[in-house]
Amino acid sequence: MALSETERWMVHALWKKIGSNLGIYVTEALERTFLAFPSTKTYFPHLNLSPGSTQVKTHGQKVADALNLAADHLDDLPGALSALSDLHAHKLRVDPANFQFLSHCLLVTLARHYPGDFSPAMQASLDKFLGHVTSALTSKCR
Ligand code: HNI
Repeated sequence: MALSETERWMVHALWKKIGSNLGIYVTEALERTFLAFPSTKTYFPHLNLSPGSTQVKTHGQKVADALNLAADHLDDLPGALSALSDLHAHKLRVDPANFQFLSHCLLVTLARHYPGDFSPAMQASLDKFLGHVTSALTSKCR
């Protein structure tokens, strides 16, 4: 089901507060994902994945840019993320389960940095947003 007005408002309110720091938080979320769910590392054999790695930081910023694009296109996530969906399904062949690991770690990261904003309703709104992003990015997986 689409995000309600209140859920959209919550996502946009936190996104506005995060601003240009999203890349930093996605990078932390990636580091958490690689540690808590080591099988996710197999998709990045060509990158240095040690904590503090510049390559992870660069990748984190790319993922953050895509999440910003998604937050700006809540009405058409499949359209906005179409090229990325092709990339992840056909070229990178990422198993959809991995998106849940990253989404979980991003929620943990944002809860840690924005404890005062992280009400149950905020968690539910962000979870729904990331669920929709995941659906758009995995819709072409067989
Ligand atoms: Ni993902 C590349 C966005 C989840 C594995 N990924 C990208 C790029 C973006 C991106 C943007 C860069 C594309 C480009 O250079 O043209 N990825 C996202 C988003 C999510 C996501 C928004 C979910 C929120 N990616 C995942 C997951 C995995 C994953 C869960 C696997 C565990 N992504 C990759 C890999 C690459 C990648 C691998 C290529 C990295 C590289 O630099 O070679």
